[in-house]
Amino acid sequence: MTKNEIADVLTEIGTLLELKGENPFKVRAYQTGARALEAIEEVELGRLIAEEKLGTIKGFGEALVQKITELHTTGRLEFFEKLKATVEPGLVELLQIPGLGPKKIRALHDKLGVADIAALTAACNDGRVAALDGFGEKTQEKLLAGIKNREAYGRRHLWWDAAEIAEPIVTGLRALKQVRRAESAGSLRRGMETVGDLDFLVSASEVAPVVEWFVAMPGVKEVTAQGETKASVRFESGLQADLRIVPDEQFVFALHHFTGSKDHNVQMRQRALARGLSLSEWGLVPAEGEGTAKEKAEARGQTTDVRSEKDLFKALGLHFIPPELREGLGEIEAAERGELPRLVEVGDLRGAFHNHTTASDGRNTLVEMTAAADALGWEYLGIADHSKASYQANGLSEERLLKQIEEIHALNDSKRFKTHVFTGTECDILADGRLDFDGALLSQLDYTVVSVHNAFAQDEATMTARIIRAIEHPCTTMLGHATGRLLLRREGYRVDLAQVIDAAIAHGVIIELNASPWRLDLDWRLWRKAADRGLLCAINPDAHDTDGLRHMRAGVNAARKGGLRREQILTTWPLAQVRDWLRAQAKRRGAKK
Ligand code: DGT
Ligand code: CA
Ligand code: CA
Ligand code: ZN
Repeated sequence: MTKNEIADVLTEIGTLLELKGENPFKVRAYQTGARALEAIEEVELGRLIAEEKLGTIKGFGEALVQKITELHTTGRLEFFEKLKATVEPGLVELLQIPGLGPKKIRALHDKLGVADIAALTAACNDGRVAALDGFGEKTQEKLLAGIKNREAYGRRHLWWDAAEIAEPIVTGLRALKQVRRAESAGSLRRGMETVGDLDFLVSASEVAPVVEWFVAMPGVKEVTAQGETKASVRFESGLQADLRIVPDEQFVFALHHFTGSKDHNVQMRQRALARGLSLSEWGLVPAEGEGTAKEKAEARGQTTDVRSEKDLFKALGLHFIPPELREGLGEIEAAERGELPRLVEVGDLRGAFHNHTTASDGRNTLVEMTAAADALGWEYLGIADHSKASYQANGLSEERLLKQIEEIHALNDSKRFKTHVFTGTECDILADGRLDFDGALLSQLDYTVVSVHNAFAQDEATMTARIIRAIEHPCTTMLGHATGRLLLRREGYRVDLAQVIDAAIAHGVIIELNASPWRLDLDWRLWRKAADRGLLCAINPDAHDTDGLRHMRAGVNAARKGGLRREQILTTWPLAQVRDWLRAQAKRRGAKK
C-alpha cells in the first residue's frame, strides 16, 4: 500500500473508534499518525520500515508502527477488518450528512437509537432530534435539508467517477472478438460535469455474446433490462449503464444520436429536414418525395457516404463538432460558418498554479509534488498552500511561508527536476475582502491565488463586494474556485459572477478553472463569452496529492465545453511566457517595481 492509502486507513480507524466512543487520545493518535505519515516521502517510508526505524518518527507509537508496517507490507490489516465489522454501516453513512460528525452521531445513536439515515429522518420528523442536548430546532432543520439534498443529488454522478467505471468497459467491449466498434456516448462523452447514466454503443458481428459479457461484468449489482440487442445494468454506486448494439453501417448515426445532447439532436434533425433529409439513429435518408438521399445530396455536391461522424456533419454542410460542444448552444451555426474554436487538449497543458503540499492540507511533500509534475512533463508547478486564516487546513503563518519560499528557491537551484517551481499562496479572502497576508509578504511571491473559504452565508451584495475588493488588491494574480460549489454536495455561495468577471477583466486578474472533479468552477457555461471579452483562464487541479494532478483532465473537459482556445489559458503557455506575464502583471498593478 502507498503511504496515502495507509493514511486513509488510519484516518478511517480514527473515525470508527470515535463512532464507537473510544478514548479521545487514542482517536487523536490515529488522526495525527495519518498526518505525520503524509509528511514522510514514499521512499523514506520504505526505508524506515526496512530498517525498522519507523518508531523514531514523532507521533508513531508502537501500535501505529506495527499497523503501518503490516499495511505497507501486506496491504491488509486484521485489526481494521475486525473493527469495521463491529460498527454498523449505517452509522458510517450518517457521516455523509453535512453537520454530522462522530460525536453527534454517537449521541443520536445512544440517546435515540438512530443507526442509519432512515432512522434519522424519522427522528427529525417527529422532533426528537431538536429536543436533544446540543442539537435544537435549527440543527434538526439543517439535517433534514441535508438528507433531502442527498436524495435529490443521489441520482447523478461526478463525471470523474463515471469515467473511471466507463473506460475499462469500453476497453473490455473492444477486446471481444465479435465487436467491431465500441464507444461510450451520452453526457459522459460530452464531458458534462455530472452524468445521469452511462451509454455504451457497439457494432458487432454477433450480439448475444456481447450482451452476455455486459450483464456479467464485475461490479454489476443488478441487471435492470436485458434484450437481444440492448441491456441495462446498475453498479454498486447506484450508477446505471445502457448498452445498445447496432449493425456496423448504422454505428455512426447511432453514436451521434446517443451522444446527444437532446437539444443538439433536435437542431440537427431540423437542419436535415430543411435539406430534404431525415436524420435519425438509423441513418440519413430522404425525408419524403422524389429521389434518394444520395441523389438529393449529390445534386448539392455533397456526399452521403457516411463512415465517421465527420462525414455525417459534412453531409449536412457542417465542420466536425466535437462532442463537448454538442449542447445546442449555437455550435451548429458556428460549424456552418467554420468558426468552431480549436479546443484545448490535455497534451497542451504545461503546468498549473493551485496545488497544495504537506505544509498545509496536502498529502505529498513539495519534492513529491514536483517529481510528479516532472513525470507529467510539466514545465512549471505553482505551489499555493493555504494561508493562516484557514487554520482548519493548517494554513501557513508568515514565517512558514517565508521558509517555504526558501525551500522552493533551493529546490529550483538544485536542478533536481526539470520542472520549475513557482512560489505562491492560496490566500484567504477575509470576510471583508481584505487579504490574509499583507502586500509586503505577497510581493515576495511569484503569484497569489485568492479564495473564499469562510463566511459562505453572506448575502450576494456583500459577497460580490468582498471578492471584487480582493481582485482589486495589487498582489492578486488569480481568483480561486469562484463560487465555492461542490458538485452534488453543496451549492456555491451567492455571488454576482457577471460583476466579478467584469472586475477581473478590468484589473487584468485571472480567474481559475478549478479542475477538481467536485468543483469545475468557474462553470464552463460562462467561459466563452468572458474569455472573448479578455478574461484569462488558468486550469488548476487544486491538487492535494500527486494523484490530484490527474484531475487536470476534468478541467480540460470543462474548458473544451466552454469553447476556450488554447491561448486563452495561461497554463498552456511555455514557462518563459508565463514568467514574463506574471512579472508584467505585478508591475502593471503596482505590486512590484
Ligand atoms: P444523462 O444520462 O442524464 O447525464 O444525459 P444523457 O445526455 O447521457 O442522456 P440519456 O442517457 O438519457 O440519453 C443519451 C442520449 O440519447 C441523449 O444525449 C440524446 C439521446 N436521446 C435520448 N432520448 C432522446 C429523446 O427523447 N430525443 C432525442 N432527440 N434524443 C434523445
Ligand atoms: Ca446518459
Ligand atoms: Ca441512458
Ligand atoms: Zn481553496
